[in-house]
Amino acid sequence: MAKKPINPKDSAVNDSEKIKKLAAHYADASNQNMTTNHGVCINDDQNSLKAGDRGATLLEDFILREKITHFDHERIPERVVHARGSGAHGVFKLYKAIPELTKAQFLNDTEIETPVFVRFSTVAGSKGSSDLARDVRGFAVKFYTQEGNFDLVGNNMPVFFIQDALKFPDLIHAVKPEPDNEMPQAASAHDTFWDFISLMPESSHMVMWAMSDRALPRSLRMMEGFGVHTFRFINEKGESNFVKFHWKPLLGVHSVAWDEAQNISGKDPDFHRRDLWEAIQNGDFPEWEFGVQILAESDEHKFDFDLLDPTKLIPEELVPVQRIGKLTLNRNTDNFFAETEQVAFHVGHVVPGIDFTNDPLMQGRLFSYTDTQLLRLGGPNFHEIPINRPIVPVYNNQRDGLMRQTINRGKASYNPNTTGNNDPAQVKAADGGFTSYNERVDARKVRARSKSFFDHFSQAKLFYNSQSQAEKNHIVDALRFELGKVKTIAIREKMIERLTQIDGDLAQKVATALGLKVPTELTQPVNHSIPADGNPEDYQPIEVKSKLKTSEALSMQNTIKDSIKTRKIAILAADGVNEKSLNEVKQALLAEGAAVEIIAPKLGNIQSDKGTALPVDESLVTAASVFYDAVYVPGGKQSVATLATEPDAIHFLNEAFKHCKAIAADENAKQVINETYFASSVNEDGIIIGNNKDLATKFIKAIAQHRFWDREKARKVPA
Ligand code: HDD
Repeated sequence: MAKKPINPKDSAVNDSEKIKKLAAHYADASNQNMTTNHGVCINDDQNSLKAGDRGATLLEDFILREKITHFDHERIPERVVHARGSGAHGVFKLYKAIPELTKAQFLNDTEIETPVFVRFSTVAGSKGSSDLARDVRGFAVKFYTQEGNFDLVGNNMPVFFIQDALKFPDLIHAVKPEPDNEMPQAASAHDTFWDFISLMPESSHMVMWAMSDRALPRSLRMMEGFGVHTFRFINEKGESNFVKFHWKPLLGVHSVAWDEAQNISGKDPDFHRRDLWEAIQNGDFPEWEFGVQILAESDEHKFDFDLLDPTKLIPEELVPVQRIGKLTLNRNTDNFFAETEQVAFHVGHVVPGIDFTNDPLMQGRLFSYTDTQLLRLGGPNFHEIPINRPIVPVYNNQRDGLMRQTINRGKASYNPNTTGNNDPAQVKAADGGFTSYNERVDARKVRARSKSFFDHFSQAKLFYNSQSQAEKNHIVDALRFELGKVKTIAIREKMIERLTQIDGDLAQKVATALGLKVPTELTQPVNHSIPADGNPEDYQPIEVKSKLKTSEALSMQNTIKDSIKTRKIAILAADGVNEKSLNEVKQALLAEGAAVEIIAPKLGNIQSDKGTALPVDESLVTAASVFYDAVYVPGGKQSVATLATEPDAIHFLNEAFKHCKAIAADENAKQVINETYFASSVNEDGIIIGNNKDLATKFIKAIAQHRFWDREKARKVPA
């Protein structure tokens, strides 16, 4: 019997393919009767079965029992990390085939649209925690390719806290709420986290990222993504190249201020989730370019760091990122639980042409992801949940288990067999299928860490030195905050020691705020890079003098700043607003792709100076400046007079100023600005007062800059 080709390429697959696969699972209740789960029609969903209308409920009421039982079991264990997430569907389209690098089919055919599901997440917080916690963001992408699923389970930061997966439970125990009192939620600012970090010098680089504004994204749509580990590409000839994966957002990389993040956490804990949902709903599909950094096998030892060390990145100046495709998120989920909650990612889900390296963090992850789904999703058949199913058929001799959906026919559930024509058959290696890279391995079994992993500070320094002054200030502020929340003085002191190894000035600034002195001599950190029974004296951190002092790609200062697409702008107005003044700026902003909302003292409509009823989007009670990227105050005598005496309006403007946002006002709205505390700073960058045409042009340019951090310079306005 002819076997099916293993790389079915009969038709171009696109997102509709995954939708087709999901179709059988949708439950459309329109025009349908209500039934029990065994299909019996229900004619009373209001009353339980009782012995008399005032009597006790009867145990025989299977309708009540089934409904309540199902309800009691609605929750599943939340993910032990990355519990809070937001997901969306989309497509991946390749710009350029790369057969010389990989045989992965989805990276070789520019005609194919590969369906994807993406889940973004925070790491430390529980499922119901705030989106704006200072944290790493998960960026997990499931590609439903024609050769099976490829999961790229990355983060928005290119490195990680630890070098060996054996330390992952320790790291997570340290950052999660403390075990005696379950505090604090979704925060690293507490003793156990910093205790661990202070004893783990290998975390220094990642800590710099986590304390930077990268940990406070403006939007999930405005963050980079990284595969973190060095992977391998394998081509048809079986040749390997090292590869680092990148996602580059087309809207640029932008953050919010820490004070703003804390505000948002209280006012709208769903801020990122809502932003993603609304953008997709409005047709503003988030887009990222897929980038690869390629390095030949022969160049493995070319750098002053080890490619297998997940606490190191390859600076883009040394190996440029080639952009080879684009990810577009274009469809929201239909059901959060069925899709975002039940999606199961796994670093080990790779397709032919993509392979692992010996990065010890990656190797441990290869075990963890299946294991965790067994608990979370209740058994070994989680791959049959619709969101996890590949778009290609699945045939093997795995059978049974809890919640098995597939009905396998016939007697053969083993291989080789004659009872079932030896189907499903393994394919000849020459015809394809997954083949591991034929790496030569010749070593002794040891519990050890390579000395090439011992330089823990060079890239932490590189990151810090590459930041703009404002970004450096924010790192200082973050450390002052986080370590200030640590109660044990000895932990603070140890952290100052670690910081001196990154940057003396940074250490000094943080120490001053903590009322500590920078130590002149460093104590030996507990070193987990050597065996527990090893001699700490053996540990000599490698002093690497890298030629690269800074890397532009590491600073958000150098990101895309030429568009205001999808930015949210608030227009403060009240009855009597000058319609022309409002509309001209509004239309100009809309024409550039921004979203504009009118905010007034009350909901409903406001009457313009021409008597037009203008619908109000939010009131000063429901809105807050932290939900917007910029604010505009149009003219109109009565409106201006109202706003000038409205404390919420003045607070709105003051806060927007404090968070270094673009602010514009019509010349005739000066009276409102005069009530703010920045009335004397109206000549500063990012504050535009003028007439409409010119005003709109300047305002748009200012919004595209995202923030005017210079306002913080004299530390008068701590954002
Ligand atoms: Fe992990 C989830 C990313 C190291 C064990 N991880 C998880 C998710 C992301 C990452 C994005 C959420 C997936 C989703 O949305 O469902 N993890 C990373 C990155 C790492 C990393 C970028 C380092 C480079 N992780 C890591 C290690 C281990 C784990 C070293 C264990 C040895 N990660 C897990 C897990 C999770 C998980 C416990 C929890 C939920 C899940 O897997 O499905 O298995």
